[in-house]
Amino acid sequence: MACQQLLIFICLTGTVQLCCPDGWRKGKNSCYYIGTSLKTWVEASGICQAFHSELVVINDAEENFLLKKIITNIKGAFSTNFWMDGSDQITEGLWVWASTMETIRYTNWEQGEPNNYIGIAEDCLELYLSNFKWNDIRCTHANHFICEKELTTQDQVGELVGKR
Ligand SMILES: [Ca+2]
Ligand SMILES: [Ca+2]
Ligand SMILES: [Ca+2]
Repeated sequence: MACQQLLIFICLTGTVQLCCPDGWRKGKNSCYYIGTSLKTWVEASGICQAFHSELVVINDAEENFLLKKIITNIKGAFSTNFWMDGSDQITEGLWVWASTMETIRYTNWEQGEPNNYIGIAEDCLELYLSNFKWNDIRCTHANHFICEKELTTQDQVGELVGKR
């Protein structure tokens, strides 16, 4: 449903239902932007912030599965893995979501990961394109990325609703 149609819907029913910006995919409580370009973790994080969002925080198995579904549906657009918001740059082995500094609770590590691969500090969190498991890898690696913003903070629709 386009935003303008949605506004009419809101007016008729009084139900507030939010939508995602163009080019973003709607999840349960979030909008996701799947970045096809290849960026370091810091670059990717900066791009998400420019879009008033953060690198994705995968909160549970349901969200991990949803992203698998979204990405699998955009076939052929990707050659490698995706950055998430997780990092253990501050304290080795203590994984946090960088945007909130909250300890990562739900995890979906690939077998044997995180391994902070010997000789190279692996301090940033990636989502495998092949099986949607998680891996720690060096932050300067070039990856695709996923930005997430909450539906409830969607400014555009908030303004439209406010004008009524
Ligand atoms: Ca999330
Ligand atoms: Ca590490
Ligand atoms: Ca690793």
